[in-house]
Amino acid sequence: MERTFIMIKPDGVQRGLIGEIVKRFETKGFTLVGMKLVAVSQELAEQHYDVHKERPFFAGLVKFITSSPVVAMVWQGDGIVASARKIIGATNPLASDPGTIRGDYGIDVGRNLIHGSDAIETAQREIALWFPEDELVSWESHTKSWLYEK
Ligand code: DAT
Ligand code: MG
Repeated sequence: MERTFIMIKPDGVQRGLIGEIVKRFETKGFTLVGMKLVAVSQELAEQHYDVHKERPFFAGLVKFITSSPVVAMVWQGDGIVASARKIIGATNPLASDPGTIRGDYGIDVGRNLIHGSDAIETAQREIALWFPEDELVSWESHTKSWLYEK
């Protein structure tokens, strides 16, 4: 089944929003298959944001993400990559719809609370970067037949 990489950034952890953010994915019906608190190294931050390395905000982004712990997660479910991006909201929290995580809790693009993979291939790359295979747990929720018709 489809999986995505979700990270609660330092601002989300510092502001006490871990539970609120996890709840959005849990109550949607998605399944948590990996989770850890991480003090992100410079190397991991640079690898994670490699696609943005030429952008003017890259150095600030790496500094931010290494400044305080993050919560790294892998979530699973049908259509989860695109759905998680909708739950998260637009990159700039002022442009994010109310009801999304960024729309409800953020203001500044440099403090937008959460990361979610933007495509299935990106999710595969990011999951492999953050989680060794043995840290991911395959399990079936007892709610499955109440969430999926087939
Ligand atoms: P997203 O996190 O919605 O996938 P992205 O991949 O384009 O957005 O950018 C990664 C992060 O970089 C984003 O969450 C916040 C930061 N960022 C993006 N655009 C920025 C900008 N114009 N100024 C400052 N930070 C920016
Ligand atoms: Mg992105």
